[in-house]
Amino acid sequence: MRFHILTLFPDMVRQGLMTSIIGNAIEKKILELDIVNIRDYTLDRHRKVDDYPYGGGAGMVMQAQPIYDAWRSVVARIGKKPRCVYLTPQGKVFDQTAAKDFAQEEDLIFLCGHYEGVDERVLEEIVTDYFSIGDYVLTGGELAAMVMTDAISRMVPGVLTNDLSGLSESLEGGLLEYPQYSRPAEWRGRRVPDVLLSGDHQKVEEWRRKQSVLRTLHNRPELLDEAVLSEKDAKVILEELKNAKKP
Ligand code: 6GU
Repeated sequence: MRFHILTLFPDMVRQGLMTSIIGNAIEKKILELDIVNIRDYTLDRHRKVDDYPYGGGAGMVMQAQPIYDAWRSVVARIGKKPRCVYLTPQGKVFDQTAAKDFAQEEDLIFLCGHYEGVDERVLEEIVTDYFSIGDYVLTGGELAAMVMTDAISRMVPGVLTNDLSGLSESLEGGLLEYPQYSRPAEWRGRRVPDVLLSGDHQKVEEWRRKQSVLRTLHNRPELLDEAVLSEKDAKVILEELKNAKKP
């Protein structure tokens, strides 16, 4: 899969993504990172890419022309018009379902805005998807593009070395992840739960499932509306709610 990231801060994006698992997948050519500096496409003598907003108001607006020409250079080079995501707090909130959906694409373009915004006309011309990564405001789209690239990449086959780990993690099946432990079996007086040392795989799976259900109930109860739950899971929830009611 190829990510084409249009940005005024190419170093920030490269530094953020060329590390760890995503960096490894890029080195192995499972992923390709194509970072395009929008400023390279300005026609302004002073390399300016922004100007004052028509109608007045605070801040500057990124102009249409450099963004459009940066986008066109990608389209011309790859010979197709892939989905183009504009990162904005006004977009749809990105989630695991969207990550899996985007992971099916061969190419994906991200447009990172900065300053107070981007000239609406270029958005209408090139953007196919508007996405936010949550209800808070960032200074630019770069961190959001990096978050989405990371989450999408780990759903691309071959990126995670353990190919099953993309499935069993948090939010698959709509539940939060169970707690994990490693050696030693006791640390600062805290013991690893006995069941995990028992060697009884069935018991371990049951315990983990229960922990996932209880964590979701306590930390993110709204996720239970959409989660796929067994009768046994429902019993665990009812039991917990009964116990919580007791004084
Ligand atoms: Cl995608 N962009 C900005 N600027 N702020 C955000 C965001 C995106 N998602 C959450 N906050």
